[in-house]
Amino acid sequence: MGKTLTYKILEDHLLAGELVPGREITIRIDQTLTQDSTGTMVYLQLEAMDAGRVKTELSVAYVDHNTLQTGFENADDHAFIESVAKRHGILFSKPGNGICHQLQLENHGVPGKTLLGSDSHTPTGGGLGMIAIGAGGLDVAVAMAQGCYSLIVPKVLKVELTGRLRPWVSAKDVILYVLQQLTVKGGVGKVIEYTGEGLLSLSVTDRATIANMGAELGATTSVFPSDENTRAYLQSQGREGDYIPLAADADALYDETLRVDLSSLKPLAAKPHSPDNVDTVANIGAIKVDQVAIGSCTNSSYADLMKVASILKGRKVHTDVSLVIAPGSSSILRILARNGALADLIEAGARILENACGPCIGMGQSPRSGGVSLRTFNRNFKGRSGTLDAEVYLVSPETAAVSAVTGLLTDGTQSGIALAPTAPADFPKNDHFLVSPAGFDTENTAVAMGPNIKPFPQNTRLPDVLTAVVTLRAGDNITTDDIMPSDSRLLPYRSNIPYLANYCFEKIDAGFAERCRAAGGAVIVGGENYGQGSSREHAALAPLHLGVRFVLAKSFARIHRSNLINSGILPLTFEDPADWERLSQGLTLRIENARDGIAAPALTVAIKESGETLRARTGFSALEIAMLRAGGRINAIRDDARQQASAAGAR
Ligand code: MIC
Ligand code: SF4
Repeated sequence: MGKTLTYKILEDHLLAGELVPGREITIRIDQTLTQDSTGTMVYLQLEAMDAGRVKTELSVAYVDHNTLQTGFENADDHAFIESVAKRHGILFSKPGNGICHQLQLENHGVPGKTLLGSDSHTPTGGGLGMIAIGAGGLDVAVAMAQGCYSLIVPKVLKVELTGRLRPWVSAKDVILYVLQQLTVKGGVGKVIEYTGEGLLSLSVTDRATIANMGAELGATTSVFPSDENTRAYLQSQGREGDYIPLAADADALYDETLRVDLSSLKPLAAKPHSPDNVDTVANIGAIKVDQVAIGSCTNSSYADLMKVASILKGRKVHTDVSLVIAPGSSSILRILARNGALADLIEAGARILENACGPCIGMGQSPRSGGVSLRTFNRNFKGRSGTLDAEVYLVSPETAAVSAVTGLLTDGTQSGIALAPTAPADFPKNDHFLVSPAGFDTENTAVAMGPNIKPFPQNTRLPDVLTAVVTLRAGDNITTDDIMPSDSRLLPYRSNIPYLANYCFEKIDAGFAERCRAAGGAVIVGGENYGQGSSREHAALAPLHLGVRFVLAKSFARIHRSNLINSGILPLTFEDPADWERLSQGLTLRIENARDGIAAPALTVAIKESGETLRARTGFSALEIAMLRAGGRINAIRDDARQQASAAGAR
């Protein structure tokens, strides 16, 4: 029986375990990436591990999220990251260079390699035939220190592409269609592998757009074969030598299949407030638009921005619309400046932003109250734009550009505008934003610690009896943006958990932090897909700081579940989802015998007030049990080190 591409790459990197869905394996990690808003915690943790030079082939520290520098905090964080990078042989990418995923694709992506990143959109690298996985910061710190990562073997879902996209329909519409079919939890526990003759017409940056938003499916990652389009892309980046052909075997067996006829797709949009709330632009109708934002790691490539420039050339942005554009990298901006496309954008009335995440993470450009914003980004969760009552729609660059001109949500196929083809470009090397890891020096480089950088919170050993008050009962699909909001006000405090914790769940329940402090031991009750969205471990560390001991939900998103375990917080699932109804806010729950209980398939949770009980599923691997008993991953690593030292002493 033939193999999927996913299993071929995993097998090639297998260090321990068996490639059987649901089992835990450990794989070798070739590359890591971090960005600044998760990176400060990653590097505090790396320092706590006493690591020397990183064990990966390449590790890169990007600064792209938190580049506003409204106070000393951001700049201090950047200096901190740069100093730790120098101590451990990590390539440092300065603010202004661009968005981590776009830069990694352009400069470092290599087919067949593994990449682990402290950002949920790390799977963008799947567009180049990599197994690129988003993870919590601590997992990435461990990957740098030890060169490996443990994960549950995913199932593989094949998306078979046939036909060819029509003009005005692009990669964004493909992934929006897949999201409409599979929903935001349809990819949990799966890798999405793309195959079929439809691939021929998709460039690497198209594929990267699709792989990027596989994160919104909850998938472990997405992967494309490496073929002649891959070679052409690497060649344009001056890296043809990195090309190798890669594909699944013709008779590979997949766990599930979804067929997508590219020719039948229409321009689509994800309506407020979820990436899977998808409809055709034509069905949604010509709603009035206040803002159009183009960029983000999903749609900020050279090809995307050239399409936008060609639509805007000789036209004007509608007087009622604010059009903002953030290019994905300084190289892209430089080419646009050289070939005149930048002038076309500016003449049309576009506002050019820094090459960074910017509005995608609420760093400026919040829409007006109740405003309609069309964004080429990947997430439209309520409030993420910085305006709680804004209506954010996710669209393709083509739809965004034509709508910016008409001032109305517009289906380009009906616009009468002919799309000009984009000429390919070569990317001249642009390394003036990079600080080389070559002269790394662990001993003689001091860690630059600004006053806002506080130690990360640490849990204590799991006690036998856990008593906790229900401080929040949440519904389905709670995002990490709900748990630990991020915007220009809060991002500067990513390295200060005690401060950040005051804002935990702020947008959906402002009293949460106070109630947790009063409870002296808290439990969060959640619905399906609890913790979907970003990889930010702050969504586990802030609750830890507030005394959350366990989370009881109907199901969990992959990265958040790992982050809870890494922090020593138990993620438990309801054996009977109907029990969710019984757990109202204020009840006190008690787990007896927790240390042994977490190794059994399920444990009993007692409700103090009524004396009733319910059953909660555990489902932890051996490694996870060890981490939970130790009170989190750092404690487990320290226990291991102590054991090894005493074994060595006894010899
Ligand atoms: C996001 O898009 O939500 C972020 C900001 O990039 C996060 C990381 C973070 O919260 O710092 C992500 O996707 O993991
Ligand atoms: Fe940055 Fe937005 Fe991409 Fe997150 S989704 S990495 S905030 S551009």
